[in-house]
Amino acid sequence: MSASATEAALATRARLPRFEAPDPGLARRLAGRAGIGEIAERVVRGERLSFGEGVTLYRADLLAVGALANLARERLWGNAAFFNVNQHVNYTNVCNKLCRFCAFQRLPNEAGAYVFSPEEAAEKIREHLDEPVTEVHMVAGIDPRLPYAYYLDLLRAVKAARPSIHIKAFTMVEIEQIQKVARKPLPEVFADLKAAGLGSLPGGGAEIFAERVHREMFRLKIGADRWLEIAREAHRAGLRSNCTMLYGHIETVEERVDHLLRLRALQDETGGFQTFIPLAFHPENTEMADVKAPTGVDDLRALAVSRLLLDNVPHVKAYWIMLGIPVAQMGLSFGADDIDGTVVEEKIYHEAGATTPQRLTREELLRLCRDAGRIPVERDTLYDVVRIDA
Ligand code: V47
Repeated sequence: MSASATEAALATRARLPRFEAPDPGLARRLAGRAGIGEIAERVVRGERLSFGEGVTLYRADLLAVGALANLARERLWGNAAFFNVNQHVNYTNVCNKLCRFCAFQRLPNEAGAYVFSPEEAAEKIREHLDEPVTEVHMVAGIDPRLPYAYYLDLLRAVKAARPSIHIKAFTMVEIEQIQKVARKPLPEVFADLKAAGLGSLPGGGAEIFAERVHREMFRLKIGADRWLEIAREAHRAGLRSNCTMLYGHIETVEERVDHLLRLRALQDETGGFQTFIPLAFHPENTEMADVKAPTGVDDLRALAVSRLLLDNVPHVKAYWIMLGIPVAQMGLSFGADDIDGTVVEEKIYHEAGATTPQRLTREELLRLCRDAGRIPVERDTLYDVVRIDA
């Protein structure tokens, strides 16, 4: 399998109904009025934006930035809004990283701590065999008691329960731990994980690459260089991944732009990132409960600026679980082309105060996209088109 998400994007586009290049008129006018006319011309010409321009976009008029991002989004994907039928399994909440932003983690003997056996995880999959699930998304805490065989058995058990399922599992932080217990070089670890059923990697664990924030909020977890190195190795091993940025806590606008440009630089090298997901900080039940959560305006801006700066990442996701349904819908006109999936059971955001439902049905996702004026396109994890309900 090719690791290139950019090549896959071309194949995906060929499966969509033909669409015209969008008219840049409105974006140009709004940008001119907002004093970012020069940036608008560079976007219209398809030129790469700089660090300084990224910072400017974070401070410019939201509607102007949104219109530019919508132009970039419609140039790539027309009116399509991607979603999938997926299921989350958070196999353990035991974690030794003590990240200050996390409400999901538990110490091993703390009330509510759990670790699913591979069979228990497989049972979660079997419970939904009557639904058209194409993907399982598995991310969890770091429980140092789990041996290498656990991770391989987990993949094999899930695959045995539903052989057709695509397993998107293990953030770069989990991969770091898996390599530690495997005591093998990363290429061998990835080969073992692929043989056991791993299909791709989710985007979590990157948080914010700035070392200042790393020290302050998640110092026991890998930092930027290691996260990027593991992602590079995953892509070299032929695995595509997503990428994320956790925003709305103590980070500065400059640190956000730096984060996005470091992702863009790695993508130039590997082409392995499929989707960027800006993750809005949910402070409830965390050590940082006094931080004011990002607002809808912050969320739309995060989507829009990332679409404009990450010119080489095919997709930007408005993750409805985290944004809430109304903002996710609006996100589809502020740079995002994807809203994630049915999910079924989500713990990380709901422990941190998310008030969204635990699941949406396929029909609800169709309605959400159509209501936003988009054509829903069901995709699989690697963005092969499953069905278009025009
Ligand atoms: O790395 C944890 C974030 C991430 C909080 O690839 C929090 O499609 C906000 O990987 N407030 C894990 N964010 C989730 C993840 C993911 C999510 C959605 C889609 C995909 C994908 C991947 O969750 C962590 C961290 O950045 N997180 N706690 C919190 N209180």
